[in-house]
Amino acid sequence: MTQRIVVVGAALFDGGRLLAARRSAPPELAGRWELPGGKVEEGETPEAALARELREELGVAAEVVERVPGEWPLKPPYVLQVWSARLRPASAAPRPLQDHDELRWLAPDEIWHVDWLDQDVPAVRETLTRVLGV
Ligand code: 9L3
Ligand code: MG
Repeated sequence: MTQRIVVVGAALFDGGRLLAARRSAPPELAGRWELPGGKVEEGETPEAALARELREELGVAAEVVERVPGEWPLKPPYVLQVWSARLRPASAAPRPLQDHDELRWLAPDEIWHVDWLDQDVPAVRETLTRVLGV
């Protein structure tokens, strides 16, 4: 199988802090932290998929800002791409509605205090370099 399926992840920033979400499912990923998001559906742009996933998973209205360059391998055939995003002014605060059991807004010096999924670590590192310049 050579098909490649893009999973979009959000680097959602608010006041200089990055949102991390702790997965509650599936069992092999539960307890680990990720950039929230999910699979791009057929006929959907990655940006639209990201806004949809953030609405479904966190109940927020988010504005997708820009792609963080790079692509990180997940379990085949999935690959992770990341976009920075921010809450729209009228958005509700994020809450874990699906697939997560805890959320944390991390200041730059707290980013590595959570146990990120292995595959998200390089994506988070690149996000910090690109978005926060650290
Ligand atoms: N995944 C890894 N890191 C992420 C995201 C959003 C997803 N930041 C992995 C976990 C699943 C697959 O991609 O194996 C599909 O994600 P989801 O649709 O279960 O969120
Ligand atoms: Mg998801």
